Amino acid sequence: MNNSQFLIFSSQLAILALLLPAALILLAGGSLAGRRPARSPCGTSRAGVSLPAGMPYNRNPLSNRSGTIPMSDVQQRIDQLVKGNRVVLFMKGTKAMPQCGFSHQVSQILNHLGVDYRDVNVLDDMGIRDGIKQFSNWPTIPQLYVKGEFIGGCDIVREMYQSGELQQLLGDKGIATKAA
Ligand SMILES: N[C@@H](CCC(=O)N[C@@H](CS)C(=O)NCC(=O)O)C(=O)O
Repeated sequence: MNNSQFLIFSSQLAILALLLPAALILLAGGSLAGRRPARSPCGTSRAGVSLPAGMPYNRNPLSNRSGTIPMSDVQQRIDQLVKGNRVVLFMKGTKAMPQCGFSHQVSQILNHLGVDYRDVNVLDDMGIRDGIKQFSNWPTIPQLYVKGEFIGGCDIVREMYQSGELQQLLGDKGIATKAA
């Protein structure tokens, strides 16, 4: 190896030595970016937006699906849950152990009214957690359904309870409540 060959060889080595760590950093960064940070059940997620007051929502969840497009398995399961239970609350945690303050509030209201309801823990199933948002066209949990009708989330249910509208609606739909 003559002098100029040695110079070329050593400069190639130097370039490699510079590029290798950069490539390793990029690779590590890429795999870290793919990881989701740990968060509490009530933490915001990609759909975890806070709703502006008066945001429109679909009170009839069945109206946003075309009869010509077959429902996915998860949408079918949700449909069965909604149709097969007179009152169903999609929540984080269970009625016995809510894992989010919003879900807790709605289940407390239903418990207080003595309503017999089915609880569906969305934390047990990511498909249901995402699917219910599409089903209702509503971005957050909890979600309350009465006789197949989407009633609302925590804020709506609480306001309806405070105004007596919830009790009225339950009565109109033949859902038994205890005098509260
Ligand atoms: N203002 C909402 C509060 C509910 C809420 O913000 N839920 C969030 C945090 S628990 C949520 O469901 N985020 C989407 C998710 O966690 O999948 C309501 O009235 O229900």
